[in-house]
Amino acid sequence: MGNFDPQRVRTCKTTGLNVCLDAQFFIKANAVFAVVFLLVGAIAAILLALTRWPAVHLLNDVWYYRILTLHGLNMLIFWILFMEVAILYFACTSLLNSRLAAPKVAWASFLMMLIGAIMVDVIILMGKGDVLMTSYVPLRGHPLFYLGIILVAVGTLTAVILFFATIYIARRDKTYEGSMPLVTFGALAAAIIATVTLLHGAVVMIPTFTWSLGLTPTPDAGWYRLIWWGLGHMSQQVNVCAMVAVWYFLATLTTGAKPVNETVSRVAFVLYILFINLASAHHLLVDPGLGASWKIWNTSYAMYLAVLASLIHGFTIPASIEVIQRVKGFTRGIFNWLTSAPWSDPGFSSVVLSMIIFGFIGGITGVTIGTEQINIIAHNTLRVPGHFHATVVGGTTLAFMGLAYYVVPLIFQREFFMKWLARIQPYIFAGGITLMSIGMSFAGSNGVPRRHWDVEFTGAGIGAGFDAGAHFMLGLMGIGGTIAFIGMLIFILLTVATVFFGRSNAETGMVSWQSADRMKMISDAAGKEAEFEVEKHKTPGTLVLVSVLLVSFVVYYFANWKALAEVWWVR
Ligand code: HEM
Ligand SMILES: [Cu+2]
Repeated sequence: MGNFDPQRVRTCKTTGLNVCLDAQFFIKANAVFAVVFLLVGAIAAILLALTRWPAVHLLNDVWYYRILTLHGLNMLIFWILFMEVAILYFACTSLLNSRLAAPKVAWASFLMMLIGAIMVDVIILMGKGDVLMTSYVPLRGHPLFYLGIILVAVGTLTAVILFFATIYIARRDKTYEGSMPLVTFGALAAAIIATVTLLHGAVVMIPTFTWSLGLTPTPDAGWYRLIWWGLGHMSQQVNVCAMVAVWYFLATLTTGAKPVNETVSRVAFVLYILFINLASAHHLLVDPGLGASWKIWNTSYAMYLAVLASLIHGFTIPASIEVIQRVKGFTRGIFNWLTSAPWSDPGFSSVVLSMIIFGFIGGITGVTIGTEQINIIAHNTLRVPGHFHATVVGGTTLAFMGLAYYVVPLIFQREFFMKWLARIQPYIFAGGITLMSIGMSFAGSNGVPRRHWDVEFTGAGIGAGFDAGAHFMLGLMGIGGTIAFIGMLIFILLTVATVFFGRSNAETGMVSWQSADRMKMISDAAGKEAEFEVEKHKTPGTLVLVSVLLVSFVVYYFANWKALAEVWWVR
């Protein structure tokens, strides 16, 4: 089977999967540039953290906003999109035993994305695009800024179409049996959402581009925000889908776990596709042009159906790990399965830390501040970046780092330098991001705004600024941000050094992150879940963990209603 050109395929010595060499080239190219943009974003990140920490206050006002624009775009858009394109190419080729449908199209996509991203960065650094990532009109950047973004978007859409085309030829040529693997299904959900997302992007960015050229009138600000968030919010769901697909993939690779119920997991991905666009409304909760019932309907009902999907994945993945660990014999007590998990495999630790940060910090704060009533006390405060650094950084970025610890040995066929450092890197990064998110969130609860250069109003005639509590939290943010930056730098240096100079493992296959004993346990346990299911297919540990999550959510949620009641005086 398979539909490969015999000259353009190799068989992976480690996983036994067939790897299309064209797909491999584009996975490498996209992953390398993803890491380059991650580096640009990381340098910007440390400058921002050291500016928002009032005790340091590093940059001046102009450069703060310039670097904020640079950081948002390089991190949220370029790093993540280049990585996602690499994931799509992998999911539609090796996992489906297929070749890439049209390598020339992959070139077109790659060049458009790369040229667009470089254009955007150059324009920002020239000081001609100080409009922040959201580029709300009537703020006006240089036309090449918008053109760069359009190129990145069209390039990404081209890659998404190539992904669909490859799935089509794989099905046509019957390269795989049965239904599509769950990881590819998750990538497919991400790709479907990405298509709708990028169409919103076209609708909003093209008139903004022609306006910047002086050809058309200024787009309406309310209209711009509504459509822009169809791009801005939905793209976050692309990230969530891709991250969850990576969770499933790495959970299987590092522990041998199999989804406890594939149908339920697939339905959860479909929920994302159906309901996520409505949830974009949570970015518009204080916009005057939209009605209260529209806001409440979208954010307090429809949004929860997308949240439900995350809750389902957040249950089934740890449950599947618990089941397979119990099959391996780690059955003592409630948590023996977890304590004896492969914590020194960076692919495993990244996924578990990513799930914890995404669920406990990102999920709980997101549902709370996305509630129409509570939003009024959270909007535009540092609570918002506190929330999304837990989702896209502690969640998605960390999961993608975990993936890199497998992509480099399997696709680049190089062995990591300094494996001991790679093993602790996820903990450093996760620890830093957790501190930073908590610092930002609670500084925001004290009223500290986001996107603000000088919250102390240095030199103001009348007293301004925040109390010691807020300063403590801003300090926590600065320290956490610095630790996260160090963790990120370790990741970047290790992967770049390995990709270019690492020892080749092409002849031998990948040296496992885990001991031979552990690998044997995984292979011995394979397929035994069913036997286990008959007697005791129970996951008490996972139940305890999700109960703690729900209790934490309830406490935080109601504390926020209480805080709202305090500012909202009703007699
Ligand atoms: C070392 C890691 C990181 C640190 C220390 C860091 C720090 C910061 C800081 C201090 C801000 C400014 C908040 C404000 O003043 O309003 C910020 C904004 C932001 N960050 Fe990060 N960040 C990191 C990684 C990331 C990553 C990996 C992503 C995306 C995947 C990301 C996405 C964003 C976005 C979208 C903004 C908002 C930009 C805007 O308001 O226009 N960050 N970050
Ligand atoms: Cu959103």
